[in-house]
Amino acid sequence: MQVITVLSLGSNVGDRLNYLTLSKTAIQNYIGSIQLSSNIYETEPWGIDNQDSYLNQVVAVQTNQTPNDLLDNIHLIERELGRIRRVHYGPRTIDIDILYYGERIIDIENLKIPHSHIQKRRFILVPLSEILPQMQHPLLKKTNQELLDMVKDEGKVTKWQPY
Ligand code: PH2
Ligand code: MG
Ligand code: MG
Repeated sequence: MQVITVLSLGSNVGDRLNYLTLSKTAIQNYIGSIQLSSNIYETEPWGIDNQDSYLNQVVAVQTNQTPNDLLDNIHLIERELGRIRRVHYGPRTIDIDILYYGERIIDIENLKIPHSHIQKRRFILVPLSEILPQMQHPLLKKTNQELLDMVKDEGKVTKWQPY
């Protein structure tokens, strides 16, 4: 069965743009076909302040993988791109988070879908509302655009201009 899963990509270490590019190639190879991709945004770090700013992007991917297989493949891609898990919320070459898996609600040990922080983070809501403004959050029953209009987070999110 084919499902649209929505993924958030983030990098704040090394050649950030290249890590986003490599992760999208790996997503096409290991997960499925990217149907929509937002602009890339430069974003203020959320959670821990004394780290470099991030590049963030949101993509919608058509996949036939189960949520657990999807998560395994995301971890494989993160490892392949050199991510070492150290500090919670700390610096990373690439972080791939599952925001949505169709309209499914999943709440197991290490997998919560929808991602529990969507509604708290401008760096997710700005690119997400760009590509899927009218999609409803299956738990909060609000569209992504409505969540963006309500969010209190004031972290800076600006369209990335490659120089
Ligand atoms: N990811 C985090 C913690 N803080 N801040 C921004 N701006 N972008 C991120 O992707 C990010 C973050 C944990 O995954
Ligand atoms: Mg994350
Ligand atoms: Mg993550």
